[in-house]
Amino acid sequence: MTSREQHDRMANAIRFLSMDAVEKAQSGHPGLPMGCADIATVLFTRFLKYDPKAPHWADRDRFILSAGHGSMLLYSLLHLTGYEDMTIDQIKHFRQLGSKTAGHPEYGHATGIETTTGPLGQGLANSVGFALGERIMNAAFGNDLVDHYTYVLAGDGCLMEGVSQEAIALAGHLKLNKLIVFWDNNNISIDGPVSLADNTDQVARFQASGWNASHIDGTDPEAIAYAIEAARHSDKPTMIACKTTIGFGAPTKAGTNKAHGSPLGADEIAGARKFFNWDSPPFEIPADILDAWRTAGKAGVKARTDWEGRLAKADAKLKAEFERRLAGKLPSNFDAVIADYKKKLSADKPKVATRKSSEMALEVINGAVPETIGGSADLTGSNNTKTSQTKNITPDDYGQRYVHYGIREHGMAAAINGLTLHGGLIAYGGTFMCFSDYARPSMRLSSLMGIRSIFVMTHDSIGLGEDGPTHQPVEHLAALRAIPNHNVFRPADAVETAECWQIALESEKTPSTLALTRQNLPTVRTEFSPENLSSQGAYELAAASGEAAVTIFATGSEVEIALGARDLLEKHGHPTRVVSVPCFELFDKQSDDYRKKTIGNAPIKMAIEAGIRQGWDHLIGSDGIFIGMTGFGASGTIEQLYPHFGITAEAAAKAAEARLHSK
Ligand SMILES: Cc1ncc(C[n+]2csc(CCOP(=O)(O)OP(=O)(O)O)c2C)c(N)n1
Repeated sequence: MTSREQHDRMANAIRFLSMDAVEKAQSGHPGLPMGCADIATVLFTRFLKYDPKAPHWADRDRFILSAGHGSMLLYSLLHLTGYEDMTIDQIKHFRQLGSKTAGHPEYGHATGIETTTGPLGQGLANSVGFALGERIMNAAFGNDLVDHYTYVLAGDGCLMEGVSQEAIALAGHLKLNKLIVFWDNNNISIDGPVSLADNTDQVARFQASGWNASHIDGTDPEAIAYAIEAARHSDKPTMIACKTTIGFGAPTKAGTNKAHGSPLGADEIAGARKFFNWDSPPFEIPADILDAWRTAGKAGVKARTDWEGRLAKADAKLKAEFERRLAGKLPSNFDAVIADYKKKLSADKPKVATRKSSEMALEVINGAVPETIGGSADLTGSNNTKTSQTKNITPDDYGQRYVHYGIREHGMAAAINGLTLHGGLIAYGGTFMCFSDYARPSMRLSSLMGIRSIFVMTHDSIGLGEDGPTHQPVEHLAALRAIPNHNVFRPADAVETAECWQIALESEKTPSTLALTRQNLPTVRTEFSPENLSSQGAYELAAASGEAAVTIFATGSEVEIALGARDLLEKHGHPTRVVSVPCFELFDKQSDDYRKKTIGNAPIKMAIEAGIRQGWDHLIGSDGIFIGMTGFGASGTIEQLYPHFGITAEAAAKAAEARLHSK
């Protein structure tokens, strides 16, 4: 049992590493680590199940620093407990280019960082996915293999962000009782006291959302331990409101916004050294304290080796399946299943909307890949995200595969990231593409982290019709394509949809968005090809009858229009080829040769897409013809809207001919 004095000195090690690292970097946030050091010390020395020597151990407890600006708290903990990659040198290079100690914690930079945080509220919202993932995996593999907690440290900022309400409502509804959130209740944010902008009774708010919540003194180790113990035996998620002082120990800046986000300065740090009676120079931890921390970091070895013993003894099939899923590998027959399905589609030639094609592909995929977890933000019937295999996950049955996220696009996308990061699961969720704006902050983070989150965005253009311009995406394809490391797929028919799903599932380090139509589309890939043509990003779908005078590039629903324009142009004696472009990002990755060949040398290049032009010039050139949208859509039938906005085969053919005649 740690004495109070020992506890204090261990907590002070976090405080000094943090304030000294921020001082050296002349940048960063010392206030949070100084205020929350007691909470972190109690958690990491008495409760958290982890092993720094096996940081990826599947059944570890997860710790998520949602208030990512307090990154030095996490880096200090990782160093002190003995994560090998978090050396003192890394701490000394806090925030420097190339170090693992980035400004905010970044997934993949150092072990022990479970998710990228910094945009406030995201970590808290991810944690719903982590905690749900634990329950789902527990239902599939049992207590022997999956039984861990998810702990979160969130600040006032996390709780003020709107996404926090989506997250806590969902967690409360799903009764994620192994989710435990510490709120750093220090009354301070950047502008000053929180009361400048907020007077919410947070405890009442969490309680109203189905959580346990109570106030404690966040500097009293016994109160913290007591609250964690109670939370671990609760049947609801728990929020512990921890009263703390930002920058605790800084003589004049403690308790003020001056301790939030800038170096304390030499005088304040000297004062803090006096206050805590800490005479070690910067970056030196007294040997007995480092020992105590390293000992705490070894406490999980037994739990980890016991767990490994249970895994070794588990039923061989169960063990193999668990290991496959944790490794993120698809079942070995996956490619064959998709190939068979594509063969059938090319023979059947269905005329269905790509949202329906997506459902048909998912019916095949969900049958073959048991780790997919579907969902929608209250648009299940429209997004076509549910299949025969995916029954509802409820607090009484986590052994199912479908989440009704409610009307919470942002919370859904963040939870999808959490499910993905948890491991063992492939999560997808749907909404209308226009509302990708509501989910975008989390979609961006999935790209930054390089994880396999999948976003199903249906109703992808004016083609949705009567709901009108509030619901018709116009700039969204361009906006999503602007996110680095994000594959935006816009398949043209059922075959391409199956191919795009296949790529999305196989892309372990890149998230995907599937842009899907409401309206029916013919099958354009009528000949079976064993290769996944969509994986090239763009490919020639229809060749010209002679040397091409015109090349038309198109995506999704406009491929049919492009083929219609080609017929007209060919009839008028202008050899025309059509290139389907299901994914810009993948096309950009092809060899120069392939790209040149696919773009071709036709004197007239045209693109047809029912969105804005932005992004297309790199295929058609700035002098290319673009048939698409230049402003918002309108309310009307699809039959009215496409001609109204000039997106028809006739208009396209006319524009090409006008250009041909002017040459
Ligand atoms: C979405 C988002 N908006 C704004 C910021 C900038 N920001 C970083 S910390 C912070 C204040 C957070 O206050 P609090 O959570 O109370 O942290 P503390 O001051 O206690 O460290 C703000 C506005 C951010 N990181 N993320």
